[in-house]
Amino acid sequence: MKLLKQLALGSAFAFAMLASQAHADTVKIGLVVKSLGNGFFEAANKGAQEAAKELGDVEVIYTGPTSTTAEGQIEVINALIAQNVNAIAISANDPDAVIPALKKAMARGIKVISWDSAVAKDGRIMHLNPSSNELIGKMCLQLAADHLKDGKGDFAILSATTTSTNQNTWIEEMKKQLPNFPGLNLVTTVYGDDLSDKSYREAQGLLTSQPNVKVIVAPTTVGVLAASQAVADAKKIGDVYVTGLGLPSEMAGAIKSGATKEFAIWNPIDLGYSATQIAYRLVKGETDGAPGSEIAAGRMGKIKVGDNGEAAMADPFVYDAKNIDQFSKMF
Ligand code: RAM
Repeated sequence: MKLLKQLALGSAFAFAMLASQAHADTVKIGLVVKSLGNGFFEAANKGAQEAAKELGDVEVIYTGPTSTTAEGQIEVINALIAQNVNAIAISANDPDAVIPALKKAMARGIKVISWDSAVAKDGRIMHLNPSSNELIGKMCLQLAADHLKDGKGDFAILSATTTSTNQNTWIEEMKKQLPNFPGLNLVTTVYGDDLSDKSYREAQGLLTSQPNVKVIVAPTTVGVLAASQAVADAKKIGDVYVTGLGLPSEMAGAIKSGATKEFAIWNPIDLGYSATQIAYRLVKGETDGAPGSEIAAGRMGKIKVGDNGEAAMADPFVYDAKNIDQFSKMF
């Protein structure tokens, strides 16, 4: 009897061990976004879940603050550390403010990368850019010029937050390349914080305070959508145009109304997929993510890390009346 009991206890113990073993083997990746409720990040999460399914032993925890602050992200990072995740892949609201929390994560063996919006070097192993920053800057200027007669006129930028790494980098690139677009005159830059209502109000402000502005360039999917709605509501379609980086699914109405003729973006699903693949390979020790390394990223092929510790995924693509219906079904 005693022996039977011991056997039963033993097998229960073995079973519990096996179960926890299986759990411990699951790679947990925290996918931290600038804020929840942004369609761009929801599309990226689709790609992340796709990668998780493909890799098999992965759980992607999609998380982020409710508004686009570094403080909110720090809380989220600390919660992920407490959950014992194996990796954190973050699109940062501030390149520096999140570093102490991410350093704490790395000190505990958590592999940290940034994607979309970079963390400064000290706070991550590598950064995945959606595309070349130079190319994105050039594209935004080209889009602005395309909406102006002979490429000449005043334009304003409607950005996300003042600390957002990706938008700040692209704006810097735009300014650097402005001399190549002699007809373009940048009047001002305003910030809608990637919040729909604030972005809408900032766009409205531009329409009233800057009567010479003929194009609003918003290098943010939240801003470009809000600005095109503000232009339509102010009955200024054809007088003021909106362009920049947008999601086809969100911008189909603006193409139809004529508030925008064209805008650009890369594939956000592929971006979330790639970030998840990279985080997984780091956890598995298949790469150290150091400059010069090439990381296998499933259907995206090999992603090469440049000398600066950054990689670029793919070129942006332009959407207009001809292709909007096709792509608005995807993202
Ligand atoms: C918004 C976010 C994101 C950016 C896109 C283009 O959704 O700011 O970081 O990459 O726009």
